[in-house]
Amino acid sequence: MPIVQISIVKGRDRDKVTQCIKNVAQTIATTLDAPLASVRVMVNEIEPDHFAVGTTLKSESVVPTQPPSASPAEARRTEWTIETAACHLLDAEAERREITRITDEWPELDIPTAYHVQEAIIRDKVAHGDTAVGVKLGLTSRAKQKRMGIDSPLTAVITDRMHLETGVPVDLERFIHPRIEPEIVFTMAEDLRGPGITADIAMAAVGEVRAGFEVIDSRYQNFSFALPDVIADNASSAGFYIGGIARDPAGLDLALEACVVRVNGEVVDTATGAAVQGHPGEALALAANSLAARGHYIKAGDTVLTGGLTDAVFINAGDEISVQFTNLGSIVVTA
Ligand code: 0L1
Ligand code: MG
Repeated sequence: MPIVQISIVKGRDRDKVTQCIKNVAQTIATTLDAPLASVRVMVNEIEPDHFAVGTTLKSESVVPTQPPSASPAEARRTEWTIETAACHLLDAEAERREITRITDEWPELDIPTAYHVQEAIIRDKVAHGDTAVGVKLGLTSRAKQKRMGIDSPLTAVITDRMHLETGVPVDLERFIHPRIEPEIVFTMAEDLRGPGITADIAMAAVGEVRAGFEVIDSRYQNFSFALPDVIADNASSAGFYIGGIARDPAGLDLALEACVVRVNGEVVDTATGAAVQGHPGEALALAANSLAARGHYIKAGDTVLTGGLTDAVFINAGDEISVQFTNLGSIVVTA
């Protein structure tokens, strides 16, 4: 299949840039009579508010092939860029295929570069019709940090396509090895822009709080990764359920908000909101300050998943998994 690559530079207006990316993808798909989903759009911020857009067909590599003398490992190593890492992860997600950690082959993948890979993935999703609807925090609780052997929280982006309707079973055909974890979820009433955000400032910007159940699905084999790998993988994001009960956080002590997780009727874990950085508001402040370091902020209307309170449990066919909170109600998920 031919490789098609074009580059353009657009400025400032984010909506125009997004529309332009969609147009480029659609034009390539139409021209080649290929499905839109097979067109991979890569976008680089080459200077503030100016983007270079390139497209390839997903099944082809834009990277020149190595001379035959190069070993496979060397060949792979020289290929790694923000764009190829993003494509690698997007392909793994689309094909429901586990991959080995990128840092094994690209040890230079550091945390700032990993966030650029994450941003490239989100731009690709937006180019294919997703809308960013908020932010998630990962690894905010000791239970999750201990399990993954990583002691630093991270942020990622959630999109509308990840939102799962309560009552609709988890589609196991869509994921690689999904797990689920209870979360305290905020809807923002006001913008929240770091740096210097404290938990009190953060909570003052929250409109309502709800129960959440996040489906995570690392693209890495056995959920095995280093911090840059999981940042690049958009923090294993896959789906999220939001509970039907909305509460004003001013009336609740979220550090004491308890949850009970059951699998097929049996209690498998419990926690309180204090598990998340001492208080979910601390996690929200952490997200705002961390995003600010990369030039982003949390917007009014955004949904914020503050991080799993307990370790995540695997979702197996036939399971009924529930979380019950003290004041935020329950979510029951089947598979
Ligand atoms: O939401 C999360 O805490 C996921 C963060 C990434 C680590 C994992 O896959 O558990
Ligand atoms: Mg989570």
